[in-house]
Amino acid sequence: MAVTAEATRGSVDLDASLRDEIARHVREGEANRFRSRDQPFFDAPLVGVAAAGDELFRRYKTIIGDFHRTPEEIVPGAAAVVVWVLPIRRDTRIDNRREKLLPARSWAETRSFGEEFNVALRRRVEEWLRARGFGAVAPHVASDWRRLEATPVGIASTWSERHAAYAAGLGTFGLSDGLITPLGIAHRLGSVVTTAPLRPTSSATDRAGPRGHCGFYDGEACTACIARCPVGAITTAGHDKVKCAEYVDGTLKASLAGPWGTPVPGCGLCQTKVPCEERIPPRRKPSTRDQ
Ligand code: B12
Repeated sequence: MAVTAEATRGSVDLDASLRDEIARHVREGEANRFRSRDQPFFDAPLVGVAAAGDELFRRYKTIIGDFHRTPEEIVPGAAAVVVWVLPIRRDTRIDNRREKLLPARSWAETRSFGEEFNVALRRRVEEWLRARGFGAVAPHVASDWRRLEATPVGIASTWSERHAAYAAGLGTFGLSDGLITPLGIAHRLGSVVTTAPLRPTSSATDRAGPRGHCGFYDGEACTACIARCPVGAITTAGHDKVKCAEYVDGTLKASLAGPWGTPVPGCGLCQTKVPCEERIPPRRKPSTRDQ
């Protein structure tokens, strides 16, 4: 009994220290700052943990494809997946709300340089866990991570951070594919697989269902993201990833990367000026579509 209590206390301390470390890094990290002004790209993070053995990761082999890796395939002996949500600051979201065709420059800077901070944060969390004797790998920045262009589910990759976040109970998928969290859909995600015995923040019994927070599945009440997409990539049938990618990775990169000095401008119009931008929208009717 004493050993169990000790182990539990150890795990709680480890969880709390890791959360503090992530929050501190977001608050104080020099790289979490616009180059032109002393303001952070991201507000205080949400942090969650999925059990590495959660049955969802095995199901992702079917839902996404056999190429999508389980935590155990990434780190042998994996116990947990820590996932964070970096909410995009309000000023940037307000800038993007005004746009109809191109992303706001502050959004493009957040996509380009805020993501550099997110890469450094993934590295920082790996180092922090390894310094305490645990295995730790951030799959998205590992050398073997791959983006796949043509799979049965369209564009995908060997590790989806949104699916990891769903397993950690941090949010659910919207019609636009974006993850709707308690702090909304306008954010970036990061994740690290580890052997550290972190306490899961979600399980199969308490998850809202993959479409739980989206207003579209609420009796088709909400179609705001459909109207926001400048290239018609979102319809009632869902998100056309090829159309979206042609615009984001093709047109916008070609036209904005040079003039703005933002190598990856992004877009994110579907994540701003929508009811789920900064919160889970209140439900009008119970959902039937995700059953
Ligand atoms: C490839 C990629 C793209 C592609 C394809 C996007 C996609 N939907 O997969 C393109 C180029 C289109 C794209 C565009 C953008 N991207 Co992008 N992209 C990625 C990347 C690198 C991999 C995504 C991946 O592996 N997808 C896997 C496939 C299978 O996911 P999916 O098709 O959405 O999955 C659906 C099904 O699985 C379905 N489903 C069906 N049955 C079931 C059952 C269950 C139980 C569950 C759970 C799910 C499920 O749910 C999903 C939603 O429909 C990730 C980084 C990463 N490693 O995760 C970033 C990422 C997804 N992108 C991101 C962002 C922000 C964007 C942009 C807004 C650009 C920008 N930054 O301005 C746009 C628009 C995004 C959008 N509307 O989806 C963020 C998303 C954060 C958020 N707020 O949700 C990520 C996570 C990057 C990051 N680290 O933050 N992106």
